[in-house]
Amino acid sequence: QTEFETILVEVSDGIATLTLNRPKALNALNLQVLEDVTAAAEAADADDDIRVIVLTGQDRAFAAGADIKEMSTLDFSVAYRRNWFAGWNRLTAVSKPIITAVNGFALGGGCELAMMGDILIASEKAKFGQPEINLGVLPGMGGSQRLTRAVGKAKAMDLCLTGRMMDAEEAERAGLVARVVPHDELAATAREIAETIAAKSLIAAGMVKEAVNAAFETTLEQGLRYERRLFHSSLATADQSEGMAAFIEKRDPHFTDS
Ligand code: CO8
Repeated sequence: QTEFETILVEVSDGIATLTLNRPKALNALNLQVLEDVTAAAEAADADDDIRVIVLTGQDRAFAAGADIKEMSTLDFSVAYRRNWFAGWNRLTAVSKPIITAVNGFALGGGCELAMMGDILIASEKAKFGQPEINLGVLPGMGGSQRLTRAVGKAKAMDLCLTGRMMDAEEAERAGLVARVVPHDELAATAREIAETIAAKSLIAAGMVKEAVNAAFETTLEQGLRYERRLFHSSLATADQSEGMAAFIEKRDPHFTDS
């Protein structure tokens, strides 16, 4: 298994757990983290033995943002020419479900990274925010877009303009977070959700992900047609035959991703 400089990767029972591992910098996201997370996620996506990815932090932080020390000397021409941080799009191109388990600070790029996953769960100690305005800049990895889609204009403006933090309970109320759990149950809950999804058909799970994501890209009519066509396609899978037969025969399905 590949070793990474800034993340730990653990694979078991079809679940790849990626843990951000720059605790001294509160897991600040530099270019190496970008490279490591996206490479590990792509490797997991390509590995037939892996069905679900969990991305989490450690200690006090999920990630306290893009690395301010790295960014402080970055200038416009370099950022523009290199399309700085556009590489994070590689993570959102991953087809397998990604659970982001937020254990602590998820600020700036950290909040944006958490939102790149498919199911966001949080410990009671999680803190979310887009504090870029305090640095004289603005969100740059999706904060103004994904956060607004997740929580609406009112709270997105509030968070991005004031730079304040919101706790896990507020984040759940606002619709950013799927579930809040006690801090010491976060990893187990992420695992439980991952195991539940890992038992499904990978094809059906991939289609769910595509269909829900389409809701953010299309009109309602286009999205409904897309969903319906995906449903029609699912009828061509062995997993559909198996899933429905298992229901009728009152037994557990055995999916083969085919
Ligand atoms: N970058 C670099 N280092 C950081 C970061 C960061 N984002 N956050 C924390 N650290 C470091 C600190 O410098 C400190 O290091 P050292 O011990 O060497 O001084 C260490 O982590 C511990 O941090 P603190 O001492 O500050 O810990 P506190 O408990 O006092 O405070 C906070 C915790 C509140 C989380 C505080 O660290 C903080 O405010 N951090 C910065 C949060 C922030 O502003 N994040 C947004 C960054 S900008 C961003 O994310 C833009 C993304 C888009 C880029 C896309 C470009 C296209």
